[in-house]
Amino acid sequence: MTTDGVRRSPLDEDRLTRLGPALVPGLRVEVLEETASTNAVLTERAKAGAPEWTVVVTEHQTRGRGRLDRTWETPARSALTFSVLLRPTVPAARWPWLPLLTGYAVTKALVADGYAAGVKWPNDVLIRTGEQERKVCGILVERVETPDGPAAVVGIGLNVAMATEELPVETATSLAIAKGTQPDRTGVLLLLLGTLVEAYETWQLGGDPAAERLRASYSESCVTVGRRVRADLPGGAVLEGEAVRVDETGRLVVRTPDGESAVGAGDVVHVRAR
Ligand code: BT5
Repeated sequence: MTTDGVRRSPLDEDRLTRLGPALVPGLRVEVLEETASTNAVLTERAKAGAPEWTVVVTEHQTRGRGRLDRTWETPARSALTFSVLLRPTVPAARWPWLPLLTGYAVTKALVADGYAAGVKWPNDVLIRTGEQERKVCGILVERVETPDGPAAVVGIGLNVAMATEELPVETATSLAIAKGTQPDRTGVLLLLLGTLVEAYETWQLGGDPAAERLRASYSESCVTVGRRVRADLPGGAVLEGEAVRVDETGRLVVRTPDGESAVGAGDVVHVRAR
């Protein structure tokens, strides 16, 4: 497997331009050779009035953002690093579901492509190999105020072609490592956009039944439910217990000796294998 970014094939921009609008009307993919952060670029585009389903993808993201000021690192042409602009019209109370919906959509695409993928609450996508679970995808959803109303910049980083020695942390993996062959990045991008369109449109247009359906589907694909977890809560408190379900607002319900608590934000660690 090559580790030389220059010799890796580029994304097929023509194919993305031709096929993108077939996924949902108005979907446009812009490919940038190099940029600091696709979320940063798309935030500017959103403020300048870009429409829903504007997608910015880069071959080389040099200052990728994670949550809580962490970073996301991927060598050139080894990953999919992209952001999608959404302008949800659902009530504001439903917005917290967007990051979870995105994790579910990515997981669905990977499962359909034959990977043993699952979501770690709220939205890390993991691939299981034997007893081990490793992170293949990270998601960062940011709310942006624009002249046309609030928008969501949905950032997705998926490790596709990286070899083991290129992984930034030992808890990571890539599709190439999981499958033993090099996937076609353009095809994987179209697959991910397709499942995102489907999950988002259903959720947006379907009212309460669709929201409940998403909760059920997300819960099925969530590898955290049923596990013993430790949650580091904002403010420094720590909660340890069994994750029993995801509630209707997207929070993780954890059962402790003192009763059930719903965790809405913070980092969750799986403390032992199932
Ligand atoms: C995330 O943060 O997982 C969200 C990452 C979102 C990246 C996308 S790429 C396109 C868009 N534009 C951006 O600027 N960002 C988004 P968090 O849960 O905080 O995880 C970050 C942690 O994951 C780091 O501190 C590392 O430990 C680890 N990490 C960094 N790079 C990784 C990689 N390529 N694969 C797996 N783990 C990684």
